[in-house]
Amino acid sequence: MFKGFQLSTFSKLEKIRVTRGAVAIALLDPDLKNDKGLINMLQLVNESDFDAIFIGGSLISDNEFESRLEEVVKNTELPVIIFPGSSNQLSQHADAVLFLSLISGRNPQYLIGEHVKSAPIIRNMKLEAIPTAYILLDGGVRSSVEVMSNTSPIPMNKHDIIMAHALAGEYLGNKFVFLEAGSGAENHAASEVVSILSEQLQIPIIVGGGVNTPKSVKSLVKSGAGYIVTGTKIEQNPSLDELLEFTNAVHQI
Ligand code: 1GP
Repeated sequence: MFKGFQLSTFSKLEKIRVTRGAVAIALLDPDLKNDKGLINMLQLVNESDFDAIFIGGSLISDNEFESRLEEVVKNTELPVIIFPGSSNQLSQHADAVLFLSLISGRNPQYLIGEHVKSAPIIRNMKLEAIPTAYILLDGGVRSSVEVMSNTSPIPMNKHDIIMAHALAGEYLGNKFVFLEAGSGAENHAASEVVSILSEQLQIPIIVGGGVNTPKSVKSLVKSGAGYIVTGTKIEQNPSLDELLEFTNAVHQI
């Protein structure tokens, strides 16, 4: 599947996690609304010590997903991983795709439907698929994921239910558990939840949604988060110093 003896993108990410303590991921939403700012955001990401880029969105309002992704790939050295809102968001120019199962929900479209539609295309594109258990948590505001997927988030205080989902995700063979509070969430996944899960899980935890301060990052990484995803912060035109402070907090080794 992979050319020569190249490491898979998953292995590269895991190597970074082990050597740097945690992995800093910049999320770029290649939607029409970001069309003009995308390359500027990317330059900022390139200079801010991020380790990888996730690219994708809940809704892409035009048919330029692939051309924007190609533009991103051309202008960065970082691994580019698709974080798809649907099976339409695929490109052979990416390094990998998160093969997401929205296991907090009970909507068959996001448990198997989109997977069946995209699997032959992923195969044709020779794209690396990284199976990921995607768990939507209640971040205090109604998220785009909730609206678009027609699923309900799990309340943040239902630790036993979150744990049961995460373990099911691991036993189903996923390589990551992704704790999502939704883009722009008021409350990111609680450090307490990350801590309880990381004690029981063998697979690494990705945390995203509403993570925008170095203080939050430090507490999440200390609790066992292996990957921190941030998107909205990058869209808010932050200074280089601000972003560097953020990625420094991720890299605790
Ligand atoms: C959303 O996890 C991501 O899917 C990022 O969220 O935009 O709040 O950083 P933010």
